[in-house]
Amino acid sequence: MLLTRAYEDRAQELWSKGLVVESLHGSQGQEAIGVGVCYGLRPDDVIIPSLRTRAAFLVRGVSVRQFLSGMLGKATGAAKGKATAHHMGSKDAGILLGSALVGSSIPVAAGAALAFKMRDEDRVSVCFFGDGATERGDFHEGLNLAGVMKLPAVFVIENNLYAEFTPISKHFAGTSLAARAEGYGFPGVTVDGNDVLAVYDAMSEAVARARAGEGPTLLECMTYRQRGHSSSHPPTEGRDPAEVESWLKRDPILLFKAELAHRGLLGGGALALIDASVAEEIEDAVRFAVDSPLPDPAELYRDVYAPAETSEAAR
Ligand SMILES: Cc1ncc(C[n+]2csc(CCOP(=O)(O)OP(=O)(O)O)c2C)c(N)n1
Repeated sequence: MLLTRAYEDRAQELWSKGLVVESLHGSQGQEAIGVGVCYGLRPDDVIIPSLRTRAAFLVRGVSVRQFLSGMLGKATGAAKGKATAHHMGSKDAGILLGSALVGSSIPVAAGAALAFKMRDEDRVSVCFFGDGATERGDFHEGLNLAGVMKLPAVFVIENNLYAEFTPISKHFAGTSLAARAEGYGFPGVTVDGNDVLAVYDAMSEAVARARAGEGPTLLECMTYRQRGHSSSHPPTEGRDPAEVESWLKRDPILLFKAELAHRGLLGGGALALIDASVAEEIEDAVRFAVDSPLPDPAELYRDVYAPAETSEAAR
């Protein structure tokens, strides 16, 4: 969580200097979701993150170097400078794809779960998306398929109370997004998305259900986006200051530090050591990304189309 937070803050500074080639959609305040969910998974499970699930990438093994290079459009980024880090996937890290189309990855995650079921593999497919994405038809299609076919999937709502600038009360008249799962015939669970241990526990149960062939779970993680929709927007523009203030007190990192202190697990300057190693990793990645070359124009079409024989082999 600390690495993700430091990454986001540093990326914002680089963006202000004009070094980042995309708008950043910061995940400050939402780090416990990606961490709690991904610690509940095996390496051979797959995830599809949302544009705000930065922590999940780092937990799954994407390096900060690779991520920052992508954001700077450098040849050393995951997509070799042809796409930014924003919507990246990683075969090695079991990250299927990112998509700019809100909600479009939900049926894709159901499809991955269907493949696992057809192959008799006990792997799980996880999809992250925001509260706004639950208003899309893709949400209905993906969850309905998963429910009918009892697919090994976990659908994770990062309910940060806003979809771009629209508060949830303006796009949803009900009281619980998790309750929607009932309409698809499987459990919906609401959890404090700022409590990393609560997320981990709920995820572990959902994963156990999925692996046991009992079907999907809809996991609604309640959280708060501490920044504006993207780096192009003022932070918390148009929101009630009391609302912002109350959520800052429930910052997931503050909560977890308090929990660790309560359990007596922060002795020996542990936090200072972690902070120092995070700072070192971030600054190393910044140097690496800034010094990396831009992509060679001759590379433009490489890796864009699969050669026919590769497509054949993939079947
Ligand atoms: C189909 C589609 N419609 C609109 C957009 C523009 N857009 C990008 S992010 C976003 C808000 C999504 O809100 P939510 O799903 O709650 O996720 P959050 O940004 O809050 O994490 C919108 C409307 C888009 N990318 N795709």
